[in-house]
Amino acid sequence: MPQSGPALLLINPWIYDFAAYDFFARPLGLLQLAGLLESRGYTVHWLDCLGTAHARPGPFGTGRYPKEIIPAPPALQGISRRYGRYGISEAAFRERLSAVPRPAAILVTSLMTYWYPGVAAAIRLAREQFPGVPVILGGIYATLCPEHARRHSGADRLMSGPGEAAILGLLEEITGYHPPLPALAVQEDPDSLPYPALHLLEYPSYIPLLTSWGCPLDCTYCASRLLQPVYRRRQPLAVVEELLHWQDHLGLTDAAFYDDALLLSAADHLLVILAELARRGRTFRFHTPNGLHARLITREVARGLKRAHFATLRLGVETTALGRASLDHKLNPGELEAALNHLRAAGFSSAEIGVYLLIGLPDQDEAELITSIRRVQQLGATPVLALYSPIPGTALWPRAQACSRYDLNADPLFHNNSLFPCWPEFSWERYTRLKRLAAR
Ligand code: B12
Ligand code: SF4
Repeated sequence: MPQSGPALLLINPWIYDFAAYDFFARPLGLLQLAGLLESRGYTVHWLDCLGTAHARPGPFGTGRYPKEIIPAPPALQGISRRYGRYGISEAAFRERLSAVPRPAAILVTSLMTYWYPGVAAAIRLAREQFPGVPVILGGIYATLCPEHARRHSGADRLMSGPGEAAILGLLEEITGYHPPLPALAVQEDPDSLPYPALHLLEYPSYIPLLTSWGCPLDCTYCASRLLQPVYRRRQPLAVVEELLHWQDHLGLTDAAFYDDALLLSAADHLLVILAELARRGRTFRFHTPNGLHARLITREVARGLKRAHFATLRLGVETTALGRASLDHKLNPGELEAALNHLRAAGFSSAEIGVYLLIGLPDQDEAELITSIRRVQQLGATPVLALYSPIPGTALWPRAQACSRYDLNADPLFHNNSLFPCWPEFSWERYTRLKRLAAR
């Protein structure tokens, strides 16, 4: 559809943190909205604070973001690590802003709850440039910490949860523009959504991809249900078309799945996608930075992954000593062993199979963790320590609050996994020891 409707500015804010790396991280939610809004005729201006060349490129299109050291916010003073703003410089942000004509509305996304200072900074600067233009904030922080976001982000309107249907209604209200297309039917047919607008990315180096939304499980530390209450998935052939579209238009080979539950009913979903790509003679290199359910890795799945060139494999074990099943609803004893056997038999090397072990959980026993690290190594895989970030609204939140040395309710900055907020006896020496053990 020709873009003759009102102009909108879409902003992906900076990351403010102690550490951040582009490990297949693209603002897929905002890209999704951009694709939808373009399809409805809006003129979309894209301002991505992370849209810059990597300071140090890594494999498969990943890499280090440029970082500018800045003073840590008062709540984080005294942490002996260097806080910083990741992404483009503030001057580059202002310059990009000044090239945008005055929009009818500004849409800002948000990701990790503890990255909100980047959200607030981007909104402040956008307001300076465009006084009086309504600013709408959505995304993960806005959904998980709505009250905080209302008070501290500087946005005029806050939208929680999936944004597709809601944003069309709100923009009609703000702009008075009525796109000449029927209402969205995403709940009934997820494939009625246009593709995310990856063509707007300045440095596209891989395809971020969703084949399903949500997860039918409900692990106590996870926010999946709060963010996507209904599990839905796309038609496999529609996913194939999207992959081919981006390969043809952007020349990309690497693709990263963002699904929470990619392997559910793999025989009539993922394996169909992979088989169809093979039938059409099209080659990709796939990555699963968000973790796969080990329980669902059968012999057929493992072979399918290998044939289709899965290069970055992460399994979400995320529990402590393999077998303590109280937090994690997705793994029974023996299932990790079976999954790793299948992967090894399919030809994956130890280095290629990363197993996320969630560390820093409330009441986690360090000895248990050491046992888990060793066990994963014995099983021929690589333990990857994933630091726990407490999330409001999850079943584990009350316990997280009770055992944290920070007032988690007072400020989402304390959700930062780099602080080990729920590990009372945390020390860098202990963490370094565990990291060394995992790297052995
Ligand atoms: C993919 C993913 C990743 C990817 C990349 C994420 C990225 N783009 O940067 C990777 C694997 C790198 C990653 C890493 C981590 N992640 Co992560 N990740 C996710 C996941 C599974 C999906 C996010 C996503 O892209 N969804 C798809 C898009 C389409 O949805 P969306 O962004 O929510 O957008 C929709 C709405 O929010 C809304 N919307 C969005 N923007 C806007 C704007 C406006 C104006 C409006 C109206 C609406 C709107 O509409 C969109 C379309 O419906 C979420 C869980 C989940 N199910 O959401 C966890 C999640 C965000 N991650 C989480 C965590 C803990 C982490 C890690 C810390 C894990 C670890 N221990 O290492 C790291 C930290 C990353 C870092 N420091 O760099 C937590 C959040 C914690 C927190 N406190 O905020 C989550 C919620 C998972 C959980 N544990 O429950 N993650
Ligand atoms: S299986 Fe993964 S996505 Fe699903 S609830 Fe558990 S941690 Fe969240």
